[in-house]
Amino acid sequence: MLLALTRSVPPSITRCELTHVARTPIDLGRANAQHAAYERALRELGYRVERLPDTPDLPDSVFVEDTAVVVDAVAVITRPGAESRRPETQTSAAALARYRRLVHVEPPGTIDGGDVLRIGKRFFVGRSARTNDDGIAQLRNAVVPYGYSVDPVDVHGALHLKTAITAASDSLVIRNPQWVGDLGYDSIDVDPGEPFAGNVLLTERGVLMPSAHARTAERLRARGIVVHTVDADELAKAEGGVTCCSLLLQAQ
Ligand code: CIR
Repeated sequence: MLLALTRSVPPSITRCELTHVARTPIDLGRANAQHAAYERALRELGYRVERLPDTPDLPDSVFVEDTAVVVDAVAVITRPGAESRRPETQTSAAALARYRRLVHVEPPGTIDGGDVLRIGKRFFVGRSARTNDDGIAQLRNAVVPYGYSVDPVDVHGALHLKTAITAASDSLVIRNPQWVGDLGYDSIDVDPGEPFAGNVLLTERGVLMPSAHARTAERLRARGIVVHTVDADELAKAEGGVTCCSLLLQAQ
């Protein structure tokens, strides 16, 4: 079974962390409606959606991707770079313990799931304001025994590595070349007017991406990628993209 872990949008999201985006008012009703549509899209793409417990006082807790890195053999519970986000991992760990052996990132390591891009058996990890070399080393120790490699990547001007680049298939990436270099894969650049379009969610049935990035979606379709879209502009005001709002895993 394919499982997607998500979490509701907390009312406190109006106090979320922001790094490269100016604060603008977030319409909670609209954010909730778009998040519900995102969960519906995941169901249509074959996932059972399981919500983590509500954490109304943790402003960024809808962005569950940052709390764990999950592969078949193990779930690495992160230690997010922003201190305000560290309590979010408790409930993710409790849920993931039902499906995986857990490894916890310990101080002084920090790592956000948004910095962790997996393509097949290779991990690329953004060195960012949120993820440090010790965190990357701890991830490496956790996954190398299962045949994965881990390579650090420098990111400039974007919050996370996956703000700048994600996989559109096992062999093709979508990338904003202003924010990250070439990783050695066949690559499509985002449309220059859509700088955040490098964040797409790869599923078993194509990619899910924000409807606002229509020109980049066309570039992907032209390369044979099946593209599904959702409105995601309200949570984009909190610097979140489509990968951020779920943890996808194979579960029994
Ligand atoms: C933060 O700054 O942590 C949140 N406001 C946004 C996190 C987005 N998560 C992600 O890209 N994986």
